Amino acid sequence: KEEVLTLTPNPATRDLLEHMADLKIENLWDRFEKQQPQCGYGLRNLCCRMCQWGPCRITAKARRGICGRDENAIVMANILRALVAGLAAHWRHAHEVILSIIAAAEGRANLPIKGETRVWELVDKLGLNCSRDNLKEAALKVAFVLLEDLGRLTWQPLRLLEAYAPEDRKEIWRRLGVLPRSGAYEVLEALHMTTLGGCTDWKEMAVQELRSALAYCYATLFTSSLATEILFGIPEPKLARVNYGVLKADHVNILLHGHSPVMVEKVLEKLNTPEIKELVHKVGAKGIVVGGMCCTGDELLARYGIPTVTNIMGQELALGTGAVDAVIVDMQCVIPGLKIVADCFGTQIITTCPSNRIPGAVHIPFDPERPETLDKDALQVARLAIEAYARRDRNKIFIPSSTTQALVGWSLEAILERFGGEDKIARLLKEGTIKGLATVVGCNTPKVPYEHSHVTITRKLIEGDILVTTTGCCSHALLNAGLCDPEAANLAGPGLKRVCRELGIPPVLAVGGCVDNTRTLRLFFTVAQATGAPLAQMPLAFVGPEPGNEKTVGQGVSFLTHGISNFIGFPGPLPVPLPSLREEATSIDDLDRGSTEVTDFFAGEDLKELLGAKIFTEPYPELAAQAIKMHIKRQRWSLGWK
Ligand code: NFS
Repeated sequence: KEEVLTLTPNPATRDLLEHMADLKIENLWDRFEKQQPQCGYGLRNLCCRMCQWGPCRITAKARRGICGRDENAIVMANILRALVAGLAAHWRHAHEVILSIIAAAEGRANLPIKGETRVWELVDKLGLNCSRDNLKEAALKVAFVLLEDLGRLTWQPLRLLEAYAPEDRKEIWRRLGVLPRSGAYEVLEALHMTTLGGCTDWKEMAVQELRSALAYCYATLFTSSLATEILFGIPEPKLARVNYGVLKADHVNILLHGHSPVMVEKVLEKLNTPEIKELVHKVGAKGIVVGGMCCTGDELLARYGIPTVTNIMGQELALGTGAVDAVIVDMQCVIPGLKIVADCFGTQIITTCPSNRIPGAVHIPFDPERPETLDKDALQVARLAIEAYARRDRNKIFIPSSTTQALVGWSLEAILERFGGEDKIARLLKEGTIKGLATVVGCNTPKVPYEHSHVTITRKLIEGDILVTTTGCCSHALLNAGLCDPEAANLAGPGLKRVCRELGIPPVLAVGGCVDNTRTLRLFFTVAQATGAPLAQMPLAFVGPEPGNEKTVGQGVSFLTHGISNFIGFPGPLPVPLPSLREEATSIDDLDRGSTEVTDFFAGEDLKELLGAKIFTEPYPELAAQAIKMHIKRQRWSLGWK
């Protein structure tokens, strides 16, 4: 906590941590301290809980679990299960949005289909037979193809993978036998493989890891991102203000939190109705402030410029302002601590997804298969949120003053249009005005100083003329730090600064929520194709400095399968080399690398040989930035670019 206070880049975070400490309200950093020392075996992925003979752990004395599983199989099974748990999360998100398209197209839900261009792009790419004058029919056909990619159980390549993946990669995946069937199938198969008496060969589980990562990427990330664009449109650049300071003491402050933006889109509509405006007046507020958190926040920021406040680890701090009247949450990354802090301030928590219930919260579910009540329910959610203002305890309010400007809404189309096409980006890269493209993404973790790595690495990369894209919780760190403001061009190296100034763009492009990492991937595909270089040779990097959620494993491995090396900041679920194994080991520093063979596979030459990319782990952000810049340089040399 001490380190957080000194190193976190956002002064508002420090102020709120102190404010909560004064009020004696616990948050996740306090609980993290109480958990120390964390289990060394767990940290190394060396414990197995996949049957009821266990739990087993690998020590210097006991090199195998009771069933005979060795450390390689245990570590690999743990990593595989983490990846498919993340897959299941994005799967559920995609499922909700796709069913919403179906309800909208069939006229059962009062939802729009604003992303006409995306519908026709998919119709063409999937080779569907549709009449051009019936958008709803076309959207319906597209939705059923996406739905099939989510759940097909017999062999057929993923339609979205066939439609979007670069040809040279498809060939490699085919050769390796890692083409997936569907999102659901690969989750089930991974769980099946790793159960007691299942697969003992860690290498086969590693193959399933790659296959699941492709399902994760094309059957859940692509589907969620494209389906949301079909419903609500493709984001365009716009200015916005972000950070805790957007909250206003004399307004009703409502935070929207989670991942799937369907219900909250409706709530936003209702907040603009005369009925709700009258209610605002009645409760004595001057107006409404709507703020976003986590990926739902990213979506709304990109589409409408709705201010974002913070990310997964700042959610308790946001409520710690005492100024939040209601939080409307949908699915994922809503930590139980949110409700604990909410109860200290009387904040109304409204859950809208049946998968994400919270004891004591009001539950008004959105079910895309029963969408008839959506309008009525959204109005009820809006009403409850406004009414909460009357109950607010005005003595505990503390809103840090910081707000930051950002230029957001960087869909793939918006980026290409601003640059004047992919050929322009390719030329800037080849001539070295821009040295490389990196995506800095992912969650936060209390294991490193909050947001410090995200911001430090990104600053160093842009200084080195590397253009950065960002999503998810990392993007909140970079937004709040001012790196997504066109003024941040001043912090960039000479080449990138010139480009940013000419185009009026920031050196860090916030492209959306975590599922919109597909926007970055498609940018990488398009630019690589324009340069004529294979993806695996391009000066590209995937950077995840503060991994936290199981969902991050699939993000990294998805980029790996495309030949884009990963730079992760902390072991997380992947094993890294550490000092010697001791029997009495209780902390991470005391323990051996979890599994030498698995580590060597992901971080060594074997994977590089197969996919053209590997995983680098470096917890110190300055060193990580150097490693990324070195990697970009090496890639450029290999292409003969200066
Ligand atoms: Ni991504 Fe969105 Fe954040 Fe991590 Fe959670 S909000 S999907 S998982 S914590 S970046």
